[in-house]
Amino acid sequence: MAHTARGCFITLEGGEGAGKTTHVQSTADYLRQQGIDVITTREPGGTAVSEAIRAVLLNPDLPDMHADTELLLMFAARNEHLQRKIIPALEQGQWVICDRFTDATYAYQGYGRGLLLERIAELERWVQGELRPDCTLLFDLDVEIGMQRVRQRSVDQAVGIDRFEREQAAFFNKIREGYLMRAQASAGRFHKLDAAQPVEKVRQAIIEVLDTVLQQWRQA
Ligand code: T5A
Repeated sequence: MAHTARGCFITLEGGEGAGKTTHVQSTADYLRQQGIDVITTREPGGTAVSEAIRAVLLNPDLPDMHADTELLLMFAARNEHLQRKIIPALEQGQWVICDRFTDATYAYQGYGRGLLLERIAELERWVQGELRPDCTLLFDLDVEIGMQRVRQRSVDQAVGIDRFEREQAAFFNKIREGYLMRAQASAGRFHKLDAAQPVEKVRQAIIEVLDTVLQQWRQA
């Protein structure tokens, strides 16, 4: 029987090269096999305006950007994405799988750039109101392995390195710590995955989480 409630909001988080994008489609495919109507999207991005903001945020050729500007652009892109895509989909009962969301802002702009977490929390309240992800898959990976994967992909696919990927290991280690602290603080929402495992093992771990989420959602 069709479930008429609001859809479930699932986010994928983690450091560079952790494997989030690799698993977005297969995660959606698995949910569709279970009869769920699901869309996939990403941040920063997901709508025409938000993708244009993404292009500015990731452009490695622009001169240095003030950290507050970076933070505000992330939330500007997020507001557009929420209002035009995520909220309407959830209200229609669709599930939304989003490659990164506000936990990335806490991790990168908060723990990575050193901006005040309370300032991020203020913007979160303003832009999102009460809306938070229902479930967050945290792809946890040693920073050096992640950076190696990104470098390898850049060679294999002949794509450049973006403005964040050119940062050093110290920055990414702060981000990893930030994510782990957030996961500890919201243990019910976060599901930490060992992203160093082979792709198929990570996929199995994701399916175990999804089965639990599905069961809870159907009972709600
Ligand atoms: N950002 C974003 C902020 O600073 N604040 C914010 O609020 C938000 C929302 C977005 C950037 O914006 C920043 C964070 C980011 O730097 P992006 O291109 O979307 O830019 O960056 P990422 O989300 O980090 O994307 P990546 O592509 O770098 O990482 P993924 O998606 O985690 O990794 P993926 O799946 O592309 O895999 C990387 C490579 O590893 C291989 C894949 O084949 C691929 O080649 N791989 C594996 N290899 C071995 N074993 C496995 N298990 C593997 N899984 C994947």
